Amino acid sequence: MTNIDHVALTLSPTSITSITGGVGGDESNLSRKSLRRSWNQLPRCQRNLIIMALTAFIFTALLFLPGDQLINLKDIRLKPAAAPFHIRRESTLQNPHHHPSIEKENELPGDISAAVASPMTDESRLIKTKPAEDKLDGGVAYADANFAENVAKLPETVAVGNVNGIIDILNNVEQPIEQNLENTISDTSNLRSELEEAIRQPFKLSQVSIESHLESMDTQLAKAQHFHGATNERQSAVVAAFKHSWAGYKKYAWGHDNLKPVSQTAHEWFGLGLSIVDSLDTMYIMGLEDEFNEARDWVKNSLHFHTNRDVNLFEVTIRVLGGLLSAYHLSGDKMFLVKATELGNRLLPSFLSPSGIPYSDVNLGERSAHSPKWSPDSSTSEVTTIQLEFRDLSRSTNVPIYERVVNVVNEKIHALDKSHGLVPIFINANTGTFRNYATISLGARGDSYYEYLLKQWLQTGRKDNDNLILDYMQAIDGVLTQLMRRTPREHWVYIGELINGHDFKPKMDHLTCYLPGTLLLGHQNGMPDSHLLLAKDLLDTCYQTYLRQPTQLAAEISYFALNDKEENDIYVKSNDAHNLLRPEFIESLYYFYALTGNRSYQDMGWNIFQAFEKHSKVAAGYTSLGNVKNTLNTRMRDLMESFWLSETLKYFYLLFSDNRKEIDLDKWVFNSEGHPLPVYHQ
Ligand code: DMJ
Repeated sequence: MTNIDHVALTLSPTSITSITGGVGGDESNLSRKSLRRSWNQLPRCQRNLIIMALTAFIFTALLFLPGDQLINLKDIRLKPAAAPFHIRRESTLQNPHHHPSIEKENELPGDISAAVASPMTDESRLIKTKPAEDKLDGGVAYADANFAENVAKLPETVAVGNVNGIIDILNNVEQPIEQNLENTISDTSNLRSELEEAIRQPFKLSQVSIESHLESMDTQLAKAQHFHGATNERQSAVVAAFKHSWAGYKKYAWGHDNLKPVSQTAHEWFGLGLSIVDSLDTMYIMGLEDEFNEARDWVKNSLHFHTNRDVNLFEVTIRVLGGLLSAYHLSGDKMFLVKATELGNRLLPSFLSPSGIPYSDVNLGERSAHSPKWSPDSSTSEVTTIQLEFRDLSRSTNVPIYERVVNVVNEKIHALDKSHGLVPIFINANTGTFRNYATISLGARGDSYYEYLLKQWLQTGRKDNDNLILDYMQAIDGVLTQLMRRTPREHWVYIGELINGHDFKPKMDHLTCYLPGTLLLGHQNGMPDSHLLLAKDLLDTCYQTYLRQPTQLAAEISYFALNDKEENDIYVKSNDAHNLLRPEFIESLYYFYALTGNRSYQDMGWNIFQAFEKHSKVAAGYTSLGNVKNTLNTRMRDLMESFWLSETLKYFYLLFSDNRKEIDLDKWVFNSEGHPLPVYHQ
C-alpha cells in the first residue's frame, strides 16, 4: 500500500481540492484521506489500468518534447571510430601542404567542379529566374544526387540524408571529446592571476618590456612579404578608389575613426584611428608604399590606448588588433606587434567575468570591463569572433595567455546545448549561458560564430576530430535543415532566421552573404559536397540581391516569399533599403575566384564595383546610402565605414588579380575584418 500512498501524495493540493470541493486545511486533509480511501476501494485491475494510463501519458509527453532536450549530443560523441569526412579528407588533407584541388586550374575534387565553374556570367546582369529543374538538370552537377533531390523539394521536406551524415560523424569520433576539454580546462587553474598580472602591466610581457621580450625572440619574427601592385585595369580602378577614399579621409578626418564624406567631417567611435589601422594591410598588398608609411608613422607616434573610454571588445579586436597583427605579418615590422601586444593586454579585462565568456565593453585606459549598458548579454558572434586574433598574438609573442583565454571561450560555447548546432544570438557573460528564446540567425550577432569555427580549425592546422570542425559541420547541417529554404516560383535558396529560436522568418541580412565563401573554403578543406551546393546556390541569391535593385547595390536586409501569393520572390522593405558599403558578397566572390580560378566571378564583382562608382562615390570619398531602390533618390547617409578600406576594396583588388593566389589560402586565413593572418601548421 505504500506505493499507492505515494501516488496519492504526488497529486497537487489544488487538484485534490478541486476533486473533493474542500477549501480549508483540515478539509484538505480530510479530502486527501477520502481520496486515498476511494483509491483503495477500487478493484486492483482498475487501479492498474489507471497507473498504466498515467505512465502512457508521461511517455507521450516526453516524446513531444523538442529532440534537443532529450538527446545530449555530447553523449553520442563518446563512441570511438574514424570520422567519415576522412573519406574526402584522405585525398586532400593527408599532407597539409599538398592540395591537389588547387594545383590544377578550375578543378575541384570529385565531379563537382562544374557546380562552381559555371557561375552566372555577364548575361545574368539581367534578372534571371531559375526553375528547380534547371538547377538539377541544367549543368549544376550535384555530386550527391539524394541530397540534391531533398534540397530541390524544400521547403516541403528537409534534407534528411544530411542529418544522417552529421549523426554518423558524431558517432564516429576517434577520441573522447570530453577528455580533451578536461585537459585544456584544467590548464586554466592559475589563469585568473596571470590575467590580472598582464592587465596590471600592459607595457610588459613576461616581466620585461614588450620590446625586450620581442628582441629575445628575434629569429622567430615575421619576414616581409612582397606584392607587386596592380597588374590590370580593374585592379588599377580599385587602387584609384582606395586612393580617392584615403585622400578624403586624410583631408577631413585624419586620426579619427571614420570619414563622413558628404559633410566632409570626421566621425568618432572609439577614438582609435580605425580607418588608418584597418587600411594598413590593404595598402601594403596594393603596393601603396607612401600611404602605408604615413599610416605607419601615425600608428607609431599617435596610436595610444590609454584613453579612459569604453570600447567594444569584438570591434576593436577584429579591426585594430587584427589590423596591427596583419600589418606585422605582411611587413615584418616589429613596431606593429609591440602595439598589438599592448592592446591585447588592455583588452584582457573582458575575460575576468565569472564564466570566462567575455564582457562586451572594455575600458582600455582604466582596464575594466562590463556587459553592455542596455543588456546583461553579449552577442554570441562577438564573443566567438576574437579567437583568431588572440591566438595569433600568443603564437607571435610566444606568450600563451591570449590564446588560453579564448580557448576557454571556445570550450564553454562548445559545451552549451545548441539547436541542431545552431546558436542563439545572445549569451550572458556572468552565467555563461545563452539567452532563452533568443533569435537564431546567420546575420547580425550570429554570423561570424560559424565563420570562426572553420577558420580557427584552418588556423591551427586542421586537426582531426577537433571540436571546432565538428561543431562547424553540425552547424551547417542545422543551416541546411532548419534555416535554408527556396522561394516558391524562382527557387532562390536563402537562409532565414528563427525568431525566439523557433518561428521561421524569411529574412536574410546582407551579412549572411559571407557564407558562400566560407562554405567553399571549408569544402576545399574536406567538408562534404552538400556545403558546396549550398555555397553555389546562396552565391547566386546574393548576386540577385544586387541585380534586382535599380542601383545594382544590395540592401542591408532582403525578404523572400514564403508562398506564391506574395508578389515577388525577393523584396526589400523601405526601412531596410540602406547600403553601408559592406564587403560580404565581394568576399564570397573572392573565395570563389581564388579557389576555382574561374574568371566569371570577376565579372560579377566588376558589375558591383561599377555600381559603387556610380552611386556611392562623392567628392571626398565613398558614402553609405539610405535607399538602393531608387537611382534618383539614394539618400546619401554620409559615412564611410573603415571596413570599406579593410575589406570591400581589398577583396575587390584580390578578386581582380591575375594571380588568384596573390594571398595563398593554404598559408593565410582572413579574419572577420579581412585581415590575413598566418596559418600555423602545428
Ligand atoms: C565588418 O566589421 C566585419 O566583417 C564583421 O564581421 C561584420 N560586419 C562588418 C562588415 O559588414
